Amino acid sequence: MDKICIKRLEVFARHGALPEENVLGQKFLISATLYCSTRKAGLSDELGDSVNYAEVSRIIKESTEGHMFKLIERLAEYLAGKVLLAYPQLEKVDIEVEKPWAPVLLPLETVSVKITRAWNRVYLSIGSNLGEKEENLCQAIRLLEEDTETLVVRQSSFIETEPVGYTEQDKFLNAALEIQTLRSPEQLLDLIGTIEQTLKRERLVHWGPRTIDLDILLFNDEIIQSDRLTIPHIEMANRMFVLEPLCEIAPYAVHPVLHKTVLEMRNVFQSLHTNLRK
Ligand code: PH2
Ligand code: MG
Ligand code: MG
Repeated sequence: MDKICIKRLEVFARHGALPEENVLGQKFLISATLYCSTRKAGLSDELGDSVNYAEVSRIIKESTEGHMFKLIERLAEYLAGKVLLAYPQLEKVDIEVEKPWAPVLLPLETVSVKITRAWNRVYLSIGSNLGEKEENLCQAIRLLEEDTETLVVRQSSFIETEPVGYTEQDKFLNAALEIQTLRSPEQLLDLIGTIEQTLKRERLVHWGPRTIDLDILLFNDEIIQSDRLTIPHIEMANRMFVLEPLCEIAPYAVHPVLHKTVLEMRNVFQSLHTNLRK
């Protein structure tokens, strides 16, 4: 992957755990490595086809001056978020914050924190079978987009599906979404919970009617099993209402446990069910 590098941008600011640091201020040196393809700009010679390092430097300087954190860990984290949010086309960023005048009272050259942060690529399933179904899906998508750390990158068409599981209920409208987010899986689950609450989802019958249901299908290629989360979604390979719309936007996304693409999973599911009927 190509990189654009900013080395040791000098910024005077007041970050520090000691009160005197917050008063006197000191020098910080910030380095950033931006991972993005430079191929397009390399051919076109147009700044608009690349990430402007002057603009990124300004964002780093203003963000560093505009806050007062105790820890350089916090400053590095904050800067990584600022840069990724300003440039969704970046895949990831390395940020190093050096504090050469840190009050260590020993003859060291510098101290620093160096981190790498990346966008998470996530696939979600959404469904509704209560009230204005289409409006519910649109509203959920809007609420995802309103989150400052999340972008909706792709959405499938909305498809009408027969209820699976508890069948004495209305048909569903289902869709799949690709998002990129700076949120961790847990933080994304919190956001989804808030959106479900905002759209007045009430959990009355397990697998029963719902104004909105949002499920995390895939989170990068991570495998997670905790009290709150199972990723990939445990049932995704067995649900046509998930595979069909997902296949529309991400046929070659790979299930990290089954090692199958979405397209393969859909075809396997389809042939199984056709054979059953034979
Ligand atoms: N969601 C369920 C249970 N059954 N059936 C369809 N067709 N679509 C759904 O989204 C759905 C379901 C539990 O989340
Ligand atoms: Mg569900
Ligand atoms: Mg759910």
